[in-house]
Amino acid sequence: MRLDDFPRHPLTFGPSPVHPLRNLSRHLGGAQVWAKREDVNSGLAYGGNKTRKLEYLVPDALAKGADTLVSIGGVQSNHTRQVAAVAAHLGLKAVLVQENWVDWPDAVNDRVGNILLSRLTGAEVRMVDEGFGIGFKDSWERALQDVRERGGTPYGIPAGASDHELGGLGFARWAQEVQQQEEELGVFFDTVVVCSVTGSTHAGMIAGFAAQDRPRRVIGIDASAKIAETRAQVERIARRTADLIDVGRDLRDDEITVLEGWAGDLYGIPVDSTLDAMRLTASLEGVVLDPVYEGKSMAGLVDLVRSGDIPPTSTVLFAHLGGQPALNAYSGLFPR
Ligand code: 5PA
Repeated sequence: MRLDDFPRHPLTFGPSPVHPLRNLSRHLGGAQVWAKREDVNSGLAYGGNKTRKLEYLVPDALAKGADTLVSIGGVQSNHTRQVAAVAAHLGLKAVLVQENWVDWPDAVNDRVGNILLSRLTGAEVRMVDEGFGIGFKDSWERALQDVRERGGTPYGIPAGASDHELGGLGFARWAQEVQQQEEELGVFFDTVVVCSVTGSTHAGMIAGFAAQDRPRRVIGIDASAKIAETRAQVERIARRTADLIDVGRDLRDDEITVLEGWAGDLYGIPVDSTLDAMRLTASLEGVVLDPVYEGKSMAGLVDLVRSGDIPPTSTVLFAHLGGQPALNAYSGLFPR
């Protein structure tokens, strides 16, 4: 089946904005850097990359007669917040399993930001004492079972909507959208930089761009600090998505690039390079990045441009995937 033949339930405003980051580019003194803004892609609780993925899961959930979306993430998960908002928008219920993925000392970490927004939408928020992991969990199975026992029909959405048959489609479509915007703007982005954790954002892009004929590098920056798992997950989802949308050839190994070096030692804990990248982007561009995901991928972009690994002749597209609501749960980073 071609990508355009899959049912899609629009949850975004339309194509997300693409614009140059002129001050940052000048400051780095190398490649021209642009951004494509998933952080402003929707009016549903600030949107983000999951809202785009969910456009392809929602028709499946509705077709299966689901009345409750069940999903999982860390306490400050952007993903579960977006599931909550989408459920509210559709008139469905949401049950969210919020695990202890990050040991971060802010006193209101479990009250502000994403989790506050999820509570506001009316979702059932379940705090669970389990650590970071992108796989399937007992707590999630239990949540599904609880909904069934209450007589409901749950629809399970795994962490980051990634390990789901349709999870890669949203960003395969993003790749199509980039191609259209390139035609309108008269530019070609030879390099895309994207943050990778549960993998289907990066993987969807790989599959989507593989269906096009122009070569470009899609560089994933690991933010999970578990590079082998991230790489394996991206590869698996990229190949599955490429098959699903009939790319018509095997993906080459060189199309799957996930780099380590900017995650620090732990998922969810920013390091110096994260904060530098956040300050740089905010002070030069007024563009806000979060300390868990986008600050880390921007730190990667900054270093790759400065070192010339991304050459000065390049035009780079930074995929800004959202995540700002978590910032208030990290107030300790900016004490005065
Ligand atoms: C997330 C994910 P993938 O999980 O698709 O690789 O995307 C990484 C990513 N940027 C990048 C932002 C702002 C993100 O929120 N967030 C998760 C969450 O629970 O919020 C899935 C981990």
